[in-house]
Amino acid sequence: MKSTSPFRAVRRFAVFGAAFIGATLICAALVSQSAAAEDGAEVWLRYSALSPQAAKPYQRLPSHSVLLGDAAVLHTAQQELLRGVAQMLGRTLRPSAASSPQDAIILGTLAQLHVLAPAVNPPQELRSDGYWLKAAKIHGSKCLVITAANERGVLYGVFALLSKIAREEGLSNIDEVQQPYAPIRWVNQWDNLDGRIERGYGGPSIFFADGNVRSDLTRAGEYARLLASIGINGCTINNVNAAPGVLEESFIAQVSRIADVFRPWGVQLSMSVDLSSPKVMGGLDTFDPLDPPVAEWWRKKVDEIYRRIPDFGGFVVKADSEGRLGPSTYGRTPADAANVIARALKPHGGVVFYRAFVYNHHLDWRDPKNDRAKAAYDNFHPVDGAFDDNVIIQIKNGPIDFQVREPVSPLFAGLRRTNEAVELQITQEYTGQQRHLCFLVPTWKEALDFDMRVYFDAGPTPVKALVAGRVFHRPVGGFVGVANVGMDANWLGSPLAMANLYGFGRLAWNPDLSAEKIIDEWTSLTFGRDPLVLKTIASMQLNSWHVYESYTGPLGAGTLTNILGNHYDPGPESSEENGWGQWHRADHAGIGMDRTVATGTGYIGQYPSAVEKLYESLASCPDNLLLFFHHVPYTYVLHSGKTVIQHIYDSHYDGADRARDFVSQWKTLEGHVDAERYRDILARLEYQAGQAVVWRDAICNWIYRLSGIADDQGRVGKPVSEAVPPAGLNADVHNYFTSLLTLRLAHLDQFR
Ligand code: GCV
Repeated sequence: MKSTSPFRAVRRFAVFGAAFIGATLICAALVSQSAAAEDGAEVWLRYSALSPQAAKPYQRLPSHSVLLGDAAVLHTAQQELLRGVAQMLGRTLRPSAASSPQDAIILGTLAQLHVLAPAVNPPQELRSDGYWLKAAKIHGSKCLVITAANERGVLYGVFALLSKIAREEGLSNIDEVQQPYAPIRWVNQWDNLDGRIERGYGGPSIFFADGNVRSDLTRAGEYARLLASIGINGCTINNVNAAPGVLEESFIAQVSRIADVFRPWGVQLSMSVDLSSPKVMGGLDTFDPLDPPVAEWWRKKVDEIYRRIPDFGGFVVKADSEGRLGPSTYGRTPADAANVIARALKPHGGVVFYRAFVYNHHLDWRDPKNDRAKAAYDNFHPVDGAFDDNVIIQIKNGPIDFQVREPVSPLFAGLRRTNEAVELQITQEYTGQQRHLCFLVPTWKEALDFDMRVYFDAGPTPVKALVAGRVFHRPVGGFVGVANVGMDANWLGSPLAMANLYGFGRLAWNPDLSAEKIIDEWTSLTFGRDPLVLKTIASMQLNSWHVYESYTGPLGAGTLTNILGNHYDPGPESSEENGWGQWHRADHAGIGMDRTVATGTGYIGQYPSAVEKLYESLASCPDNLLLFFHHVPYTYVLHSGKTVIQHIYDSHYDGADRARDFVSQWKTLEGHVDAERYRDILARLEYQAGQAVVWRDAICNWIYRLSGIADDQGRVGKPVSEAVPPAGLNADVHNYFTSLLTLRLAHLDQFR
């Protein structure tokens, strides 16, 4: 759901909030006294010097480095190794010749290693990008081998080794194979050519400014390094709401400069394209995918791109969605549209990511059978099997749009003869826009681990296995994350939000990792290994999604945010009586969308039968998705024993309290983390504590007025003059809070 432009539509509350937090952060920066201040730019690749005691075990590391090949990615790997070892251990590895690999860390592909040491073999076959770290005797000398099936895998092996050192893991007798779960591990950037980023909260684009590719692409190269360090192998550089101009010959020449800075890090570049390009910029009078001149146009355009960018990855396509033109213009299917482009890419090895985010945003809200959630399945299930093998259907994790809680999209089980990838959102569009703490790995894990029960009782078929192509034996598939990093020094606007980018990469590599393991790794690498820091940040991050959910979107009602504007402030009334289809159907008697097969929209019937059964029945439907699937009276009693209305009141109060607790938890870390990041994060958490109360009071008062049912603890429905700001806020936040609360409640008065 969206406004025509996310930038135009931001309401006064957001402007106020942004101005406030900006001012707070500037003050924080000015008073920062830390000599060792850190702006967060180095993220998890800080390579801080280990203490002498922690460094001791690594004295046994070889003192040379041997590079077995000459590819650019291998050179990058060696440079990274030298840099990491020098910074963390204060040692200079001396490059030495492959002919005398003594006392060396040896870097090379398996084929290259076998020239040197034919008998050294990994315990299992290495897949593309998988690597093997092995302490081995080569020509009688103790060595540490970093090898892989391909050069990029060697680079990944180097990053893994350095991560182990940073986290003080032992390396003696190491013998470890790591393989990626799926071949597709990509990020999308929603960058516009004018330098703005749609739903980006970390500053302007690192790629574009004023309609051109930036002249200085240093940050783009640094981004590729970050991506490679977590195993991400592709990046789509421009908004899925694509400007046709990206396919102009002169622009492709510019884009090739970005590919040049990605290449040493093994990151493939791809672009989003507008399906109507053959007509709107190509000079044809049609973009009908079945028209031969259109196919020829795509073929020539793609050939032109590969002449400039030989390792180009492919295209992302958003069509027939939110006002974008698509195959429906000519009565054609998504498969017709995807295939015409896929056939142009095929000879070069490129792929098409065709997004399943296709829906009608002019739905008649008066018709209780209408349901936006059904759109992806309705549009794509009928054409399962009609897509070429180099097409991947890119499916958002939930059927609506990255809400704070949604069930998984039924389409994951609805495509059996078509490649698929899950699209997750790293940028926190609906989850606090990086001003609220919301670690999304637990959310994503719930989605990826969800068992679709495709074969009923013949073993689990979780979403992660479906998207990786493991269930239906598809040749390609995997994970796409919408990242939207920007020019802000710390990439996403908030140092803590970078845990989401790190977590996305780690899950895309291995979705079986636990959220606890991921946050422990990230915190160690980002802030060091002080036990108090590790424990406190892990607790805050791991709880943050539930906290955010509890004051913004309880019981699966969706994010009760301003969906017509900034997707950030409370605005539950904006969901209703319009065609966007993010309805929660709250009225004076009850709340929730009836999506049952029996009496509702029938959406639940899109799931495999075991899942359908789970959600269709009130008896088995989980509380946290109740309002997504069912319309119930406010007095309906949950499995927890509470009524729906009391749960909503309680969860908002509890959530706001817990958001305030984040402030006190963080304060225990003063002096344990550098002052610059300490103050930046503190300012954000204080702001969040205030805005959580705004959310609490806005939603509780709104639902109280609708339902007329009192809070059994007497907290809700007080006049503005009696509203009490939470204790413990600093003076600025207190003032901000009271002004915002007054504004918000005045706004709510309109709905009396
Ligand atoms: C890039 C939502 C967002 C839009 C986004 C769209 C999409 O509607 O609000 O900004 O557009 O999803 O994923 O295509």
